[in-house]
Amino acid sequence: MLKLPSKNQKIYVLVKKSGVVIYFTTSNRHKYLEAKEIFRKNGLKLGRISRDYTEIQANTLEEVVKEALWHINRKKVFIEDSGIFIKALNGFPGVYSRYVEDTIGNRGILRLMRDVKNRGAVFRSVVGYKDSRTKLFKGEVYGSIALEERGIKGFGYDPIFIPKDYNKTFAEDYRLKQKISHRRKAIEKLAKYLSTSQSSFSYRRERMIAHAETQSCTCRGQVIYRVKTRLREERSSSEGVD
Ligand code: ITT
Repeated sequence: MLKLPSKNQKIYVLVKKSGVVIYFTTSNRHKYLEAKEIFRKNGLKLGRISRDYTEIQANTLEEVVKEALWHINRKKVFIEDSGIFIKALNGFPGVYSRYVEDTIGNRGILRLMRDVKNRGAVFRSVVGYKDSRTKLFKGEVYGSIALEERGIKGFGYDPIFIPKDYNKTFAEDYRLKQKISHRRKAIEKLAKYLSTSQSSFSYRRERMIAHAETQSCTCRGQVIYRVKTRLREERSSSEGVD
């Protein structure tokens, strides 16, 4: 005979199945798809809010991200700001990478780099995550600027960026980009942070349900009420900025 689960067992299953969705605010579809793949590999769900966020003029990606997070009024959301910093151009275009791509583009960069021997460059990424607290995660990949555009995959500066120790551009070897990119490193750190904070959260939730059960509260409403109250208390006591 089929045995029906008890009320408390049902609550337990319900809580375990509820996977939290984190949202990525970005106007760039490519960035979203890269992040989604990394989230999927880490067993996390990613949604997208497809719009631009407020970007101030600042000297570092960190400043841009911190300020932008202030203007975001929701939780469990992240933004990512990235740029390419070219050594011979004293870090240009850096925080202005989007503007430079929209104006002079890769060809303009290659013109600026004509006859330049030192072609070193670094791609940087800063992810800003907002929940009850905010956190930043960084990633970078060193390499050099190619002599001409090569490859058709990827986006933005991918056709002119050759990662260190390789000879193909990111646009020629997109698989390699997915493994070693600046964004991959930063988002992987976020994914690890989310996995550990979510699993310890689920663990506490399970322990609390077990605890509520031993407190002889057999009614479903009481169990949920007790768990919610305890979690709310825990959350508010752990708020702060890293
Ligand atoms: P957001 O809405 O998320 O800000 P965006 O396209 O403006 O999208 P960024 O400001 O982070 O993204 O990027 C600045 C510029 O650098 C932009 O022109 C991108 O195309 C380029 N870029 C960023 N990441 C890149 C990558 O992985 N490969 C090639 N170009 C990249």
